[in-house]
Amino acid sequence: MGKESEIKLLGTRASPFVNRVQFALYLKSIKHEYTEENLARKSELLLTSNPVHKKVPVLFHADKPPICESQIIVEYLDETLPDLHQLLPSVPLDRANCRFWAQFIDTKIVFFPLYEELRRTKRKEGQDAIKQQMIEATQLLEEAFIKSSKGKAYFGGDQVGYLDVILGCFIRWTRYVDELNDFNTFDEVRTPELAKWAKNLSSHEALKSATPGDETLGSFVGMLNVYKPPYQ
Ligand SMILES: N[C@@H](CCC(=O)N[C@@H](CS)C(=O)NCC(=O)O)C(=O)O
Repeated sequence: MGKESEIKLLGTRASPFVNRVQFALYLKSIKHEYTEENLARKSELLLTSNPVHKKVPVLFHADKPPICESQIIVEYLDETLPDLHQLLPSVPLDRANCRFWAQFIDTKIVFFPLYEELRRTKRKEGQDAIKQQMIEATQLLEEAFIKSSKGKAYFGGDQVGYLDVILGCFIRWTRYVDELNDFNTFDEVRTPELAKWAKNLSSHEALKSATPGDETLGSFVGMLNVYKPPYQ
């Protein structure tokens, strides 16, 4: 791995799941070729390389079969190149703990689906219920952060680790969605440690390179509105 032609990423710049993989690639300084996918008109490459979910990101490593699902891709990169900025801890129990919270972030708290719901829910009561779910979820994450970071800046301790990558890809999105919804996901009062974490991590060069600006996010949300209009 390492040669630009060996690693290819199929993605959509505004997707936090794609940004997650890019964050890991930048942290590990893995050169790669990037192809932008148009989700409104999915390419043959996407449909054949991810026939189950038909979603980005998809990673291609040399002539091996494609790898789908962002968490699986990040773990694959970490297992293939553990010496370049190892993300998962080496102790099996700590690895299991990381995977537990990663699953929580993507399936239980489901930051992205929650935002998606918030975007599509027009009624105030519905929006308040979703915000309450976010508050409870971030409070649980605050406790997980305190245990995992042991007083250091990141979930991974002194160095950006697996959970920093898994959650960090949403920071840009949270700011954007927070502004639209008069909310504060990583609130300094409710979750002071996570708020500090988000502030620290946002200035990390690898994350800055991996995440798009407001304009890209705005046009992505605009596209979603065309294909999945908000509920009334
Ligand atoms: N669980 C997937 C989620 C990926 C995902 O939702 N990708 C979105 C872009 S943010 C997508 O490709 N959507 C296309 C569709 O839903 O048809 C992962 O972690 O990779």
